[in-house]
Amino acid sequence: MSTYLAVSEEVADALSEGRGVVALESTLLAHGLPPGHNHEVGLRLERVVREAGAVPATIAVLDGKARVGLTGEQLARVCAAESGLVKLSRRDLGPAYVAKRDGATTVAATAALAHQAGIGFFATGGLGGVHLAEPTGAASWDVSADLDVLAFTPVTVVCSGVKSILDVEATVEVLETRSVPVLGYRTDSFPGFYRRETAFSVPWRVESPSEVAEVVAAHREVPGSAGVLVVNPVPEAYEVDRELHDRLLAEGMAMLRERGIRGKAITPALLSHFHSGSGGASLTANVELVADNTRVAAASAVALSRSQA
Ligand code: PSU
Ligand code: MN
Repeated sequence: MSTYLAVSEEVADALSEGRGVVALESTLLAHGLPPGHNHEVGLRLERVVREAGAVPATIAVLDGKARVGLTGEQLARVCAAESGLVKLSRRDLGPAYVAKRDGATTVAATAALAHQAGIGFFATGGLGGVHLAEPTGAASWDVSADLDVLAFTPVTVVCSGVKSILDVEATVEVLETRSVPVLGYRTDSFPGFYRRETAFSVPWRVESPSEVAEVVAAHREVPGSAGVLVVNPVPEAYEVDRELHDRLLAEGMAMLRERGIRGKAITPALLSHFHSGSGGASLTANVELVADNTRVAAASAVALSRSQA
């Protein structure tokens, strides 16, 4: 294996025994949630995985090495406000290793590292996607690497669709072009992160973790190396009110233009705008949807490992 990859003993043992393992990402902790909340969320997600009978593997880059399965001390470091971790996409990993940097991994980087370590399931909040074009109508070239990595990395990602701050239609189209199967988890609509539904539908629907496992096993026999995307809507009780959501979105887009925020700073800036403008409602929604996705990913990983035992 790579000299830059350090897999924890617990995760390595679980993988060699064929037990369920679920990768968790660190960008959502370090850049998507406010410090003060993120550590308890990171701990909770790991608990959710364990309660389902699987082993959690939170992934981050620390001291220039990709860590798959963090110690308690490492997780605290990822979540500390003062640690100032950089946001690492897959393309940033090589330079970060050489510079011995500490960094949080996005969906793209986490999925790639999970696959390198031999992990098949990964839970997150929202997948990155195609950003909305500026009001000039010009096409936006800000397309998250998450989509590209999913097209070439055979990992199953459970998320709540894409954030409504994105061009959902374009994102759904790119997933189709890139041959990524999309499974609606007990839904016919492609979810919009804070909202349970968007105007776009999913091509396939599944009802249970064992059905996810069955489709993943079948997909592995299909030529190509695409991952699988499972989309699970935010639990009903935590969905953000439509009017509040639409107002925050409009304000957030205006804020980006005014402040000239671009590139990888966009997603964290918009999330933080939602968190501060919603009086905590969007934060609760974000935490609860990630926890539910983690539960579904863990149950699916366990179902697949049992079916192969
Ligand atoms: N889900 C969340 N919060 C987040 C993210 C996902 O609930 O902060 C992160 C993921 O790491 C994802 C990233 O890869 O947002 C997308 O960033 P970008 O749009 O710059 O590709
Ligand atoms: Mn981007």
